[in-house]
Amino acid sequence: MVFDLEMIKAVYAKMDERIQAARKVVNKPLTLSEKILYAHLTEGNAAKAYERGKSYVDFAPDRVAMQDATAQMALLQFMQAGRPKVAVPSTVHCDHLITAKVGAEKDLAVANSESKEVYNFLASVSNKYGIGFWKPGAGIIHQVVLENYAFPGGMMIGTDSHTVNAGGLGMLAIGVGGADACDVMAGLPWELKFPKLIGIKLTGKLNGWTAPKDVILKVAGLLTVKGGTGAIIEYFGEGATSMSCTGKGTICNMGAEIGATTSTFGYDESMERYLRATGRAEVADLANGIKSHLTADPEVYANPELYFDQVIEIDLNALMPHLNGPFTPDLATPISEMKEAAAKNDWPLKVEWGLIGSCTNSSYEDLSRAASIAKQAIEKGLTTKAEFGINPGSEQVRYTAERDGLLKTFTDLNASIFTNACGPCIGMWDRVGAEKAEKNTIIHSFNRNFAKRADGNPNTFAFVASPEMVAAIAIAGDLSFNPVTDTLINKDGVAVKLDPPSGDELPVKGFAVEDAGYIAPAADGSAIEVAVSPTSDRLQLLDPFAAWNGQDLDNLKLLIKAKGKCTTDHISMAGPWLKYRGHLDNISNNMLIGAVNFFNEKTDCVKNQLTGEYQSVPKVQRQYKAAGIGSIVVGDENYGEGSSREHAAMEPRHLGVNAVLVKSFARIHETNLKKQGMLALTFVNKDDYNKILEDDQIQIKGLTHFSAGKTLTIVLNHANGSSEEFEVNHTYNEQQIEWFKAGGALNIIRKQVSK
Ligand code: MIC
Ligand code: SF4
Repeated sequence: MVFDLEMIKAVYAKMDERIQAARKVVNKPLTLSEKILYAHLTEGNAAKAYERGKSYVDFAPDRVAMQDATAQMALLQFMQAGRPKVAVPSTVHCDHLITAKVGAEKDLAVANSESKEVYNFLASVSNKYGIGFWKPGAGIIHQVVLENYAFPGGMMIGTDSHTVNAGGLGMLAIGVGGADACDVMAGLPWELKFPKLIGIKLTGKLNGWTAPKDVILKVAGLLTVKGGTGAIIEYFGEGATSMSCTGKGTICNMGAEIGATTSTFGYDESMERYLRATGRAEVADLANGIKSHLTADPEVYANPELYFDQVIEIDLNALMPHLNGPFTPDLATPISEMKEAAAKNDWPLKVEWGLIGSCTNSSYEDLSRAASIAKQAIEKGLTTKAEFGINPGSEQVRYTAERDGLLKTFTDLNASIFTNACGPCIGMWDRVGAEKAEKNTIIHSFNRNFAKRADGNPNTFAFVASPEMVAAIAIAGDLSFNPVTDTLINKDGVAVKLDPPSGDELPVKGFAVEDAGYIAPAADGSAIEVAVSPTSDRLQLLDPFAAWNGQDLDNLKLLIKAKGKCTTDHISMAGPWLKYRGHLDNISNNMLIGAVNFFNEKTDCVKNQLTGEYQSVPKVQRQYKAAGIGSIVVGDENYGEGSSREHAAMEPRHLGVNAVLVKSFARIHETNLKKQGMLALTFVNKDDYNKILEDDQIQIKGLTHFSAGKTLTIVLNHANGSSEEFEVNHTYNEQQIEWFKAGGALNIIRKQVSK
């Protein structure tokens, strides 16, 4: 089935004119990223060139995708916007709330009963407002989007940082907070700072044990978790065209881990094959008709240095399989160096679990290559030393993989087949014994490996690798096993070697599925009632936040000065807390409980300045709120890295924190803070971080003249009576300042609608 073909036709019909207009204003050959950006301006044909990394630009994305854990908040906001229907094609995907425990069938039934209220809410809101609904078990949002909705040259946003996965099909797909999705669904423009462009040239060809995953593991090592911030990464070269479409998706997917706005590849035959195999021959034909618009102008790839802000070249012939981790996805170690690295850093070598899945690596090709390793293990008399779990990416992938015997190969090796869902990737994993917090190692094909992420155990050392490497290392049970060079002893005591993986890019017999899990919305949803029980502990209707009182902020307490890495997992943990994603007050009880307090190096233990006692962060903040006292959160570099979850911004807003002052922000989190009416500030001089003391009373001055490009002033009144002040930066433009003044962007939409 092809969804929204008319919309795709309309986008393609405008492409030529829009790109010509862009060429005129930019006045040089265009990258693919520029073509797609300029083809999606709200203003229509470009009247002027935008400055990369500087200009704020209004875009009109073609579609919106939301997953259940973020859709609840996005839709609670959308319901307040007062529109009868979404303005662009939109979908909801139920994938984050299913715990992996015993296996797909039972686990799914448990989720359906435990999260019934939330699923019913999402289904009825979708039905009412014209949103496509993918029920629990249908698959992981980004696999389902790639299989059904992504199209070359399109632009979409999604309330999940890995929305970028759709770059594998030549889109610009960007992760945002729910408030941004709400704007687009309400028919308003979507604002983004015009990104910088990084070009990555892939020469040579993947071979042997090396997989697309290794490209991005290598890039993450080179660029680090901040290196892509504010940039689109465009891949090209023979190495790009020679890999599969889903492999490209893997690479784009993990662009989120280096902070990139998104990543993309030019349209090529692998994309055409994928479109046809997934039942979208019409889209392939349409794309073929405008091929030259769906990739960069030839001059760009011939002389990339002239057109990109940064160019990196990677030779796939020489690329080795990598393992990234532990605790951060950018700590890249080629497999040949793992033995040494593990010994040096005291990483446990014994591997307890190997997990294949997540939106990053759960395609048919991924399963088939990993299964080729599992099959060899069986044939060569090996068993798995580690436990082994698989989450297929979608029902279509699962059904086809079952038909083709891939799942049987895994279960013959004692693997558990979990639901087509996120599962362990987001901490929805009931891992036996995790509560003992023992030091242990796991390996997975996911994208993130922050502390506690998969199983809640801070002492689980998680390493990220390609699915085929996960299979090989799970079989060996040894993190330092290098299948390229090492042998394993089988049940007869014979040393055997695993051959490099092989697999099918696409199923030879075609994809098949009985019930993909899609439910179309009502044609006219106006009579549908969406009920939210006032006594629910999972859902809560939103009350508008209060507008700014027009004055500088005074007498703020320091809630916490966070030390080191503070991702959205530290600010608003997932796993057990996912169940409160639709209930702002309840989920606020996890606010910043994972952040390390600079002053005592502990988590969830800060000084309550009203009593002098050390208590949990949300508890202290609730007391400040009750006393009518504002507060501020201070953080380090790349604060808010990771997820798009806007709860990380809404919780402090709800509990009365006024400002977040950090050395630097991750893009989505900074926007989320702005959208919710918070002050997101950065140190002009990063060393001023050191001036902030635990008992400070803090003032923020300059708000009465708050304007774009003008610094604000922080005054610290120390407990010893001395005080100091320094300047802080912000990136608010005039419109975003209005959000702050109104108490949040939604208050403005609400006003517009009631007019
Ligand atoms: C994640 O991978 O962290 C998530 C869960 O998919 C998030 C979204 C969320 O927090 O719900 C993301 O990456 O945006
Ligand atoms: Fe789900 Fe994990 Fe992908 Fe996030 S990264 S969407 S939790 S599979």
